[in-house]
Amino acid sequence: MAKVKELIKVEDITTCDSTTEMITKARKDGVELFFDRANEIKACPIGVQSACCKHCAMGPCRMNTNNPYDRVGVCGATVDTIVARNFGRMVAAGTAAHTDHGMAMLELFKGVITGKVKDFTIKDPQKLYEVAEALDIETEGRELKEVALDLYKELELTYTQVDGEIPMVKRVPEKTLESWRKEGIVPRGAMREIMEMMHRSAMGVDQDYENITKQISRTALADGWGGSMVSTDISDILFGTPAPVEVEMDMGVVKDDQINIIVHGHEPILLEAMMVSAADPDLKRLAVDAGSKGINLIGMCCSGLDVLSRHGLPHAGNFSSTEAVLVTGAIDAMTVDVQCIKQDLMKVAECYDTQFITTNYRAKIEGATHIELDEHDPTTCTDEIIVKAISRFKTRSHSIQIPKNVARGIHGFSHEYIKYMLGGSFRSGYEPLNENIINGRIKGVAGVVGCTNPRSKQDFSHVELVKELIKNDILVLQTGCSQSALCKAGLTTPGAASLAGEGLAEVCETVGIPPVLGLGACVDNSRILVAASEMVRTGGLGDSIADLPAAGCAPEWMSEKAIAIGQYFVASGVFTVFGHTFPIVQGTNFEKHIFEELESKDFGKWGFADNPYDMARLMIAHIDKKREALGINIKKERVLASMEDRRSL
Ligand code: XCC
Repeated sequence: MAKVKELIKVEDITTCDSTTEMITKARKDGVELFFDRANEIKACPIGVQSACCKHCAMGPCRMNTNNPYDRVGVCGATVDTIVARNFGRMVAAGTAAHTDHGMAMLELFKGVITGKVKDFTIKDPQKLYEVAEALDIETEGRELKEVALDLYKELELTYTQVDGEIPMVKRVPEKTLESWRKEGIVPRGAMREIMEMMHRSAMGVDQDYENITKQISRTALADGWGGSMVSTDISDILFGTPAPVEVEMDMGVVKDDQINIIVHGHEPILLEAMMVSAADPDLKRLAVDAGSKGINLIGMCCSGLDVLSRHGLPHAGNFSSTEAVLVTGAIDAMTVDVQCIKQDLMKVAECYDTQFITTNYRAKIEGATHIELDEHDPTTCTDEIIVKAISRFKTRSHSIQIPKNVARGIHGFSHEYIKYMLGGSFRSGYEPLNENIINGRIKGVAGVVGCTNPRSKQDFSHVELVKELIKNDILVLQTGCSQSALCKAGLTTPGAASLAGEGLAEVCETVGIPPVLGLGACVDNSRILVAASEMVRTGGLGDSIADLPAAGCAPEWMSEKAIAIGQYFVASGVFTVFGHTFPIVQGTNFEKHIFEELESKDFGKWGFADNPYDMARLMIAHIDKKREALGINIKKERVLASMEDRRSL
């Protein structure tokens, strides 16, 4: 492989011990990883600030980032128009990714309820009824299949609805919805919103950054309250709603005497079908006959988090560890579907003779073996993957080095489970959470989510930020690759309550939960939106999501999907901080608009900090500001039963 010119110190790249060990091995093996290229290829100074317009052939036009208003593009587009358009296109791409994923899940649901897909069934009928009822679909006395067909038709509107409001807005608190209506940003179907976003950001169309921002929000809302939410709900209906489960995380889950298969990507169907195949007695026998102790299925990134949350399947690590795990030499097959799959995984796999298999027609990789997964018959594909992995096991020729680290954590929290665990079976609800926020034991709630990025020391900001937050009595909800970081750091165990502030620790110890709750993959950020709506409906914390003492953060983000997620949180009313970099020219009107002005319209706003301590400081200050506005900024002790009060009754 190409020689890396100047190697960056491993301790500057990652805080993950296993990834550190594997980077060191890769260097000895002469294998280049993306960390090395991130060091070698400096980020483009114009692109990093999104200051280039390349939407037509009169350009590309480059803005002066030091003096943003000293020039305009050839057509006259200002820096605000250019940066807003670019931002809008990132949101459109991120929204497209989540909604296309959601649509695939919906197609699968249709196949199951019409009997065309035989490998899966409806695992959680109660969730099906709950979602149907939330969308005003009659359930009383009706057959499950009848309700399911109506639900399918209703949910399809999330994508195809040309006019009006998508069904899921019925879950939005009234005041938040009112603000959207006032601004004209209630989403229609995602196809319509993405199409309009792309149109409006083309040359010579929308050239008013405030107007562009409206469509940016509308598109993002079609993701959070649309495509992502449908994806989560359908996955729960088909594969089961998560409930807390003890999981193993880190590269120590790879076993040298087993057939190791890594599943990486985003659509749960691949890993769910792999689980069916791995349990097949014939394939199990074949694996043992090959001299192995069995088939070891392991998830990574969001596919892994989905199945970890539902079934407790072991997880080897996040986005920045997907090449590193191949360096162990012990991976017999890595199979992928869509999103966050680095093209060079193929090359690294080749260096260790690992079978590298793509399965989705939308995402092929040059040189990879493609075994297409047909959702009507998924196990034909997954059986073949296992057979290939077994054949690679039989011919293993590379030296194997598996890091010994395995962390344990409790993951698999859903908004339904949070409701149940706080109130119990017969009085489940968000009252205990709201009450503990009002009495000050819990200062507020934070969502810490998203990717890792080779330009930011792996896991460092996720872990440091969360430590600061829980120390300040802020309950943390998590999705995406952030969870792997926190699990490896031991923060997703109930014992981590000892690192929390006194109030939060007391609540965690009483309920028996960790101060950091893992809610699943990135599309499951929709669980955070539903939880926030429930908190508003429960009462005592204001009338809209914007009133809640809550904030969000993606400290090491890298994907356009993260920008779409950030924007739907902002439009829903949440102060959202991003770390490491932000695609904007500083000192522009557009920056002021999305970092300050949106808040006055009952939305949230964006924030930025380049280190975890400043991120925490911004989030805590915002939560304090909201507590003050609610009049709950003074810690009150709850008097359960004073004798004096009783006597006066
Ligand atoms: Fe990708 Fe979802 Fe980011 Fe991880 S968190 S790097 S988007 S896998 Ni979703």
